[in-house]
Amino acid sequence: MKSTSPFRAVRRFAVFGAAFIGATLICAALVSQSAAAEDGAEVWLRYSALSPQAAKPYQRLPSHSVLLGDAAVLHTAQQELLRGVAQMLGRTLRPSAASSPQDAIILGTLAQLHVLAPAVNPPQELRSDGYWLKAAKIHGSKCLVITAANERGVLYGVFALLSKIAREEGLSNIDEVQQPYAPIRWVNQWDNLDGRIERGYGGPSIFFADGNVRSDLTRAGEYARLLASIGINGCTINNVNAAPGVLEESFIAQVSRIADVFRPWGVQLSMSVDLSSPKVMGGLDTFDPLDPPVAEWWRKKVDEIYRRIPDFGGFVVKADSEGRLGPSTYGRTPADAANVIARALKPHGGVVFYRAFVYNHHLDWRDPKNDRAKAAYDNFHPVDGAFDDNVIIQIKNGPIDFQVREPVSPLFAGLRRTNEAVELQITQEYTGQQRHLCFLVPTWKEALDFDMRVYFDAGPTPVKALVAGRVFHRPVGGFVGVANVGMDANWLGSPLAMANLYGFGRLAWNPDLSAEKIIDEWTSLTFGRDPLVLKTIASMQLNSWHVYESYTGPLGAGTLTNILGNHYDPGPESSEENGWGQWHRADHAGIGMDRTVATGTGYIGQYPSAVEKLYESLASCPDNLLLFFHHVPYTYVLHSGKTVIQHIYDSHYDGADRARDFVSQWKTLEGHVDAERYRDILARLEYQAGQAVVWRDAICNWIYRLSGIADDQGRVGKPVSEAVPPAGLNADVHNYFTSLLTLRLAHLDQFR
Ligand code: GCW
Repeated sequence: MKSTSPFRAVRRFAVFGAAFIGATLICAALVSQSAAAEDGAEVWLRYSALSPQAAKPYQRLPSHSVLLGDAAVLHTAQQELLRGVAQMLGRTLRPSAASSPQDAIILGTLAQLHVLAPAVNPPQELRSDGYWLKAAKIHGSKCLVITAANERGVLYGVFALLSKIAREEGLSNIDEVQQPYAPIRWVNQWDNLDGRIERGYGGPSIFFADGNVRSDLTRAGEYARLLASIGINGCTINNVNAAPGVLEESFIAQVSRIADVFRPWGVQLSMSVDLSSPKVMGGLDTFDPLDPPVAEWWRKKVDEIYRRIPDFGGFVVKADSEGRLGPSTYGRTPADAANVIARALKPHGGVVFYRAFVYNHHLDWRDPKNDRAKAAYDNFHPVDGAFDDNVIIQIKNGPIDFQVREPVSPLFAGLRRTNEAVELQITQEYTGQQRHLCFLVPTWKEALDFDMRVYFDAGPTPVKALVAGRVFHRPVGGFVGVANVGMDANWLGSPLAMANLYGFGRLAWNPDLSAEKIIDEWTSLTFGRDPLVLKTIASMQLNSWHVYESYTGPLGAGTLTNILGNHYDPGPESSEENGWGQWHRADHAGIGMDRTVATGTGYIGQYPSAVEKLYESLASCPDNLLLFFHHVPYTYVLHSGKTVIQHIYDSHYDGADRARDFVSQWKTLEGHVDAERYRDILARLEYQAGQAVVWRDAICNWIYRLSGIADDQGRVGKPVSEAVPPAGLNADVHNYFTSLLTLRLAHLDQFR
């Protein structure tokens, strides 16, 4: 966790901003009380009734449902099927006996199906969690089979079928196999035991309150249902900055209640643990991973957990990072630390996710060779091959920290004999904290599709294939998303932000899906199939990342936000002259981090050689990452033909204009979406339009004062009194904007 900001003015903005949006949303909620209530809680599982015309083709659906097994997950699957069909089609499927599977939707694993119909076989082998939807004749009767290698796969098949009905896809003669791309499809929650969520923007924890597991876990069960519906099979319930108390016997007993509500949905529970636990809560005088009593302590602790939670998934470990203790205390490696825990978990089938987010946050900023981006590779590449097979190295997509734009971490190609998973951030810590619209699927796709060119001329090796273990034939790997849903009715604070959770799940299942396909599915399920709604929301969501980037973090400089405090308001000065290493190195002459091998920190040399070449040369380095890799004068001319400084001015003005356009785009949907969500989203977008102008003016004025180079359109550097408020905003937003701008520029005046 980062220390508090020394910039008091910046902090005032945050409080003010939060109070403002809170007030706006309360007003919106009051106004909308009379309208049809859709608070967003049902997300993509609304199952709203199809029109009679749309429902017609489904009249041919079987009228019974047959369950072939008795496992809890299968019962959940059948309940879900009944619920979805009843709500969408107004039909009650009648459960009937397996011995007479007539005119039925049949649910069961492949092994169970074969008892009934030995000759019915999927066209390809089903992997764990993969499913097959098949219209088949069984004992002479027309049936629809939902089968899978395991019970969880059957549940996923049911959700897929219901999604098709909701999106009005045809089902006649269906014969479809879907297989997950990778076995690990997990979310992490950064929930603290006191009920707060680190970097959570959707209300307090659904799991914990006041140091205990909540007595009412209804929401936790509903969350497991949401996760299962998009193929997510694991959830880590507590902050990676883990409280050692989670391993107390009495607490484990409480946690087992959460596992109980996850289990029917096939979601495995796991916990984050503090590596120093054997010492700080276990009574030992050391936590040295190579000390035999420490190994014994972990073994006993893990056995104790499995007695309570037999399907426990494993642990996530954040060590030697941001003040957390780790193996370096005893001169041991991350592999020593991961393995001692992994060996305790192994007999039970559990895994350790060891995070690669290990870096020194007291770096000397005066040394131009220092570079936080190098840390993950420097720490983990040397121990490649030293980790046990049930250890997974969890690597953030970029080498810094979920900035609005980063290149991919070179570590993805730097581990060849070690399992890995990519860590993506669903909660919008650096990307607008759910108050700004920022659909992250296009960002994630760029990262996952990025070709690491591991084998110079022997075919592509994209990040998605590396993390899934496909390139180096690893037994396990995949995708982890930091979700941070909370008690807010709509889970993430904003109904539109749930597209990120949905998109994460869909990409983890199939990273080859396009962002367009994902947003079309999500919008249909969340708002219905009105063509104007589909088109407008798709356009807004698909453009939103670029819009946010253009007014907050140009040319790969990183998010120019207040990195010492809220990670939200503009605060470019906070990046410099401290040890956190999120430097952009802007001075009076130029901007950007020189990470070249030739003259810089050498970071670029961590990539495979073809990628190294791409970034090392100014001629081939893409504009959108230029300042991540190179320090250039403000007058440097981009591939686009613009100078760096003019690009920064233009992109901020363009971004703020486009943020304002979101308001007018959204307004075209009045009456096409329910009033409650319409008003909630409108309030957020109006606020965003105002804050985008604050960002625009803060960054443009800051860089103008640093560089002394005028905007060739004459927009930048005006006194506050002459600043033009954004057009088309309501009075509250307008006042808010003006106050923020005044504060912001007063703050900048201190730096003159
Ligand atoms: O991005 C940073 C966040 C911290 C977080 C850390 C991490 C949970 O600002 O709040 O701590 O990353 O990923 O461990």
